[in-house]
Amino acid sequence: MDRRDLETAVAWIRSAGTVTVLTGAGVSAESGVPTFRGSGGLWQGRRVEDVASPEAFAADPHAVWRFYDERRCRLATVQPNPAHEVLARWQDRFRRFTLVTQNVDGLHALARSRDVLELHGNIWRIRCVECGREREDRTAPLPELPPRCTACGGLERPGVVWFGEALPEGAARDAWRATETADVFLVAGTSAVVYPAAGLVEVAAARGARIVELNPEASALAHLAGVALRAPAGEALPAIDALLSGVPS
Ligand code: BV8
Ligand code: ZN
Repeated sequence: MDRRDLETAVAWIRSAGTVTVLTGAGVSAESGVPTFRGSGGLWQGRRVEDVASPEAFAADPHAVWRFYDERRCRLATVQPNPAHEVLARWQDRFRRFTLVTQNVDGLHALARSRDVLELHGNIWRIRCVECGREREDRTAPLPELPPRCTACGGLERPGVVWFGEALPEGAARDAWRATETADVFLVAGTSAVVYPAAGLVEVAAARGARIVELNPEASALAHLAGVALRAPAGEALPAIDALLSGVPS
């Protein structure tokens, strides 16, 4: 990680009133959660449309649930990493701090981040396709696949946003609002290829926010970042935090 870039990022963040953060799968990578598009990615060997789309679910709910139940079992054993922990500490450090995530793993909340805006839903939530009842269920593995709604007997689905589905209205509205007013916009651990979430980076740039990218590789929107720290989020965030707290690293 380039020292000068780190110091620039720290200076920008230190003087920020409003900080908005967008995270992707990369911030959970150091917890042992596979990303989607990197090597060994979740989508590897699978066509996304076959497991994360309403059409796939309608065609074969059992196959789609096997994919999600397998992920839930793996996620049940992982813990937040230092990237999640620093972001949770920062929520009371600025005049306004908003954490927006594309991740469905719930690790930000587990690290005690509050009011996380989950643009793509949450893998621990299950929703009835018939009556819409939504519940939190951390059982892994689930006793029966696909699960059935105890209220109406209807088919239940994972509470995530699939391709072709709209983002949750409230979370999206709050995420756009927090981005439009951000002094500093941190984009961490995302390839920035999935829209409309990636569009937040473009909104931040259009509003003149200072954009800091935290990613070992350049994302699709790296050209919009004023500073990029080419390091894992689990290293970059603690390094920024140490300098913010005046602890010489
Ligand atoms: C919508 C939930 C409209 C499910 C996910 C063309 C054709 C077809 C569709 C489209 C198209 N163009 C645009 C679209 C729309 C589509 C889209 O954007 N497709 C893309 C792929 C082209 N978007 C949608 O369909 C969205 N809905 O548009 O609806 C609409 C509007 C109104 C009414 C009705 C409909 C919905 C998108 C949501 C899809 N759901 N997930 C599940 O998880 O199972 S997306 C999935 O990708 C995850 O949520 C994930 O978070 C997200 C983004 O991926 P990343 O998080 O960035 O992860 P990735 O692996 O890609 O990258 C990891 C990064 O981390 C890398 O850069 C790597 O370098 C870095 N990294 C690795 N290690 C570390 C690290 N960084 C830091 N530290 C490390 N240690
Ligand atoms: Zn129901």
